[in-house]
Amino acid sequence: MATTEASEHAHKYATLLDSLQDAANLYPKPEGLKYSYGTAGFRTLANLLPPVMFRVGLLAILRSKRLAGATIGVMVTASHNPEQDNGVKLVDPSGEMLEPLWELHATTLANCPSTASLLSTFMTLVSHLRVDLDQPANIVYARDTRPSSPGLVEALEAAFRAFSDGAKVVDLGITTTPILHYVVKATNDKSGESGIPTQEGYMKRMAKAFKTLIGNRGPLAPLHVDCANGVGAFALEEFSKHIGDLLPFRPINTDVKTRGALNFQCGADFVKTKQALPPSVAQSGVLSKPDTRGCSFDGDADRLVYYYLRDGKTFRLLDGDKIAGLVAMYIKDLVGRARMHENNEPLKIGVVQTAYANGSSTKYLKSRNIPVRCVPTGVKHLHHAAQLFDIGVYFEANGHGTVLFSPSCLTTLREFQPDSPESANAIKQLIALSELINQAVGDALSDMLLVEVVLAYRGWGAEEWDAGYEDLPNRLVKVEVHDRSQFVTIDAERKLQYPTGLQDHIDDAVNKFELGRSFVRPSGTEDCVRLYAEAKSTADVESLTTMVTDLLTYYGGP
Ligand code: 16G
Ligand code: MG
Repeated sequence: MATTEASEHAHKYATLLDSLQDAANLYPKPEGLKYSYGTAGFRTLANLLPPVMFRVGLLAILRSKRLAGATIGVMVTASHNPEQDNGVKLVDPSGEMLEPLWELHATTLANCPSTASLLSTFMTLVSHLRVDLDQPANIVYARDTRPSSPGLVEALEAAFRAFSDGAKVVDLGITTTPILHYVVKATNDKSGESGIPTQEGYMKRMAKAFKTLIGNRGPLAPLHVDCANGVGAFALEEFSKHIGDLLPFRPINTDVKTRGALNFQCGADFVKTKQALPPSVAQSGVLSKPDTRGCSFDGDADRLVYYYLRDGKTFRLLDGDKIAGLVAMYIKDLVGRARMHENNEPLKIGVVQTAYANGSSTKYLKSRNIPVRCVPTGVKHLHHAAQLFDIGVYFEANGHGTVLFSPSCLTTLREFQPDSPESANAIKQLIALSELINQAVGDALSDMLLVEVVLAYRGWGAEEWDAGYEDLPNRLVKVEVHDRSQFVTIDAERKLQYPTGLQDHIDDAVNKFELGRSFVRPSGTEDCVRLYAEAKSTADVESLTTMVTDLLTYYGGP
C-alpha cells in the first residue's frame, strides 16, 4: 500500500514538473539581468517582467500551500513610478507585506537562469521550506491601470494553471493596492471581524463607519481629489456612490486611458517631491477660493497628501507627518473622552515615523506626550512597530500610512461598559474608526476619509490644521554613487556605519547649522543614495545639502 502511494506521489510530481517545465519555457529569463525583491516587491521596466511574474506566481502557490491553503495576495503595480514601469508584490494572509525571508526566495526564483535551474530551485524550496504540495493553494490577485498589466497578469496566470491540481484563484481585476490587501486579510479572517472580503464589502464598511463618525456634521464642503490618472479614480467614484452628498468629491486627473498620463505631473509623489501643486490643479484655479482643500493619491492609491493655498496664493503641503499629528491628537482626545482608564490599563497610543519625518513634527508630538518611534523606511517596518501599541499611528512623510488597533484594544473597546453618554459616544467613535481605517496597509481613500472626519470633528479647515506646527525647511536629493551597497546605515537609517569615517564628516557639517539634521541612505527602489537635510532656514538647508553632497562625491562618487 505504502509503495503504491509513493509511486502515485512520484507520478504526480513528475506530471507537475512536466507541466511547470512547459509553462516556464515560455517565460525565459533574459541573460545578464539581476532582479531583486526590494522594499516594494519587484519593480522595473514592464517589458522585463514576464519571467518574474511567472516565478512570483509559483512562489505565491508555495507560500499558500506552506500555510495550509491560507489566501495569499499578488498585486501587479509600480505605484507612483512612470507608466513604462511595472512591478509585483506578494501579500501575506494577514494582509501585511510578504515575510522578509520569503523575499529572498522570490529573488532566488526570479534569477534562475534557465528552466532547469528554476525547476530544481523550486523543488529545493519545496523540500527546505517543508511545503506539502498536496495542500490546497488560494490566491487573490489584482492590477492597477497600467497598459502593461494585462500581459503581466497572463504570465502570472500561466504559473497558476501549471499546477494541475489547480490553485483556487480570484481575480479582482483593476483595483487599488490597499483594497487587495484588505480582501486578503478579510478572506483569511474567518471571524468576519475584518469585514466582507470583496471590494463592495470594503466600500460599504467604510461608508457606514464614515457616516457614524460624521454624525450630523455633514454635508461637508467639497473636496478636490487628484487621482494621479490612476486606479484611485475608480475607487473614488465607486465610494462616492455609497455616501452621496455627505462628502462631495471633485475628482481631478482621472484619465486612465491616455498613454503616459499615469503619475505624470500629478499624484502624491509629484506633490511631495516638488512641493508644488500638480500643474493641472494649479491651472484649474479651483484651490484659489478661500477655505478650499485638495489632496492627491498616488498611482495605486496607497499614499495621500493634502494641500491648500494660503491666502489663495501660497502652496502649503499637509503631508504624512501632518496627517499623523492630526490623527494622533484626535485619537488621544477620543480616548480621553471615553474615560476607560478608571477600570482598565490606559490605552497606549503611539506614532511611528521614519528619519524623513520633519523635525518639527516629532517635536510637536513629543511635546504633547505622544510617544514617537523611528524605524527604517518601508511600510513593513512601520507596520510592525505600530503593532506594539494599543493604537499605533504610522505615517511616512510621503503620505503612506495607517492606524492600527490591536486585537486586545478592540476587545476592550467592545466590552467596555460606559458610565456616561459622552463616554459611550467616544467608544462608539473609536470602534467606527477601526472600521473606517484600513487595518492591513496604508490606504489613500480611507486615510482621506479619516482626515475629513478629524477636520469635521474639530470644525477646522486646512489652514487651522496647518497651524499646529511649522515644518523646518528641508531638501531631499538623489545622489548617484558608484555602488550604493557600500552605504550601510544604523540607528533606523539616521547614521551611516560605512563608508568608514563619512558619518563623522556629516556630523561636523550638521553641527554648523541651527536645528541642522542630515542623513544618507541607499534607496531600496532605485540605484542611488538619498540625502535628506533640514535646518532652521532655507539658506542653511541649501548649504548643508551642498556640503553633504560633496562628501558623498568624495566617498562614493561614480
Ligand atoms: C517603497 C515603500 C515606501 C517607501 C519607499 C522608499 C512600501 C510598500 N513602499 O515605495 O514605503 O517610502 O519605497 O523608497 O513599503 P526608496 O527606498 O527608494 O527611498
Ligand atoms: Mg503607492
